[in-house]
Amino acid sequence: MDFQLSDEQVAIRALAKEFTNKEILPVAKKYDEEEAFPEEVFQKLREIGLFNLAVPEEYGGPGVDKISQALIVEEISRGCAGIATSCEGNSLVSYPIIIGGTEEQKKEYLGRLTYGGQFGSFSLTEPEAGSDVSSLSTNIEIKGDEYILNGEKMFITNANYSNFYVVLAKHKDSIEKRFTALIVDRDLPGVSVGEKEKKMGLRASATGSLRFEDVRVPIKNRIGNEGEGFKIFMQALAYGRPMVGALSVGIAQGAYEAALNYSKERKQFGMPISQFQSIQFMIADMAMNIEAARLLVYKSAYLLQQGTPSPTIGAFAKCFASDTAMKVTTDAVQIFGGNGYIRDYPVEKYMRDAKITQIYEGTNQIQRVVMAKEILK
Ligand code: COS
Repeated sequence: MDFQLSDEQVAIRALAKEFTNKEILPVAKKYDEEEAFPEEVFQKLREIGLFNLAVPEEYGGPGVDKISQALIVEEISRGCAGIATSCEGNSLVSYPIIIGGTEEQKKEYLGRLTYGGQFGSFSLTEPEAGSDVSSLSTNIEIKGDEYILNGEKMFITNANYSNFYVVLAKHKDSIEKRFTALIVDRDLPGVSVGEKEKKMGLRASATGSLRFEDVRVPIKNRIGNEGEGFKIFMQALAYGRPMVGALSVGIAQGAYEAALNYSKERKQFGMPISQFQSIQFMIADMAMNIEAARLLVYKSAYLLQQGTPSPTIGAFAKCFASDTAMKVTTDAVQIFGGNGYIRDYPVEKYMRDAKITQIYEGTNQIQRVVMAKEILK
């Protein structure tokens, strides 16, 4: 067992830290307030090789290892979790293609993300199917060498900016539930994209809905075989969840640093509030839980890197880190007192951003379902 990062990982983390300090922290508040999509930041991230983190080098990605991916996601998220979420949207949409796609699909669609500078969206959730994936109603029928796709998706990261969607659909005429994964080009007739959602947090990230009306998707755009879609999507989530853990650690770290600094400057009863044990205990708990969350993230990322992803360890990491982010950001607001509730200070944004990490990519209740299934089987 070795807790040391490699020299390369240390250098990548330093690059991401410097970028975040210079290019994200100064603009995070502005993008949050304006609910604007930070294209300029994404472009700069592309230029320095900190974008499309899951895409291998042969398809134009940075080809970083999974620990490095977690380090970068944590750093970007420390600056702005909305920006980190939109970045990781491109990772999430890559996983099904990397897991089950043909060489041609990888070249075309991973290439669109990298060489083409495009976004793509992992499209799973529906108005009536969130946690319960297998109840989804988006459906396909085969006609000649095409699938006819109908249905709706919602809460889709980057939907409004994406060039293609990786969609899970069920076979309309099948008695048992059969699911197939398809790559759907945005410019196909019958694809429409709804308005951007107005969110509590992650306001720099765009979230939208999709509608498919008799969309003719070529059979060559199917990922894997018919009926393999559910497993491909579940495997993709097993790759994505450790990175939600990393993103949550970044939020917690940002709020912790802000609260620590503030506690040393803010004076009450004639001394900095950091001198009071009530504040010290909160700071100690924050540091302890962030470190524990980070270690779970590293372990889950390490397993991904070994090619042995563990949905259970990934669920531990996602669940523990996001609960930690919520607790740490809430305590950070408490340490800031009344100022914590004011938008001129940074911690209320961390708290708003933290909340979604307990919900998206599988609620923390679903993470516990995943854990318990494995533990009890
Ligand atoms: N890797 C490979 N296969 C997997 C898998 C994984 N990580 N997870 C499940 N599967 C397989 C199962 O082995 C099972 O295969 P068999 O039918 O051959 O046995 C199949 O998929 C169905 O699995 P299961 O019975 O567990 O499916 P459920 O319908 O009970 O759903 C949960 C399982 C609840 C865990 C799943 O629906 C889920 O993850 N929901 C949350 C979805 C989510 O994260 N949404 C957020 C939006 S996406 S950003």
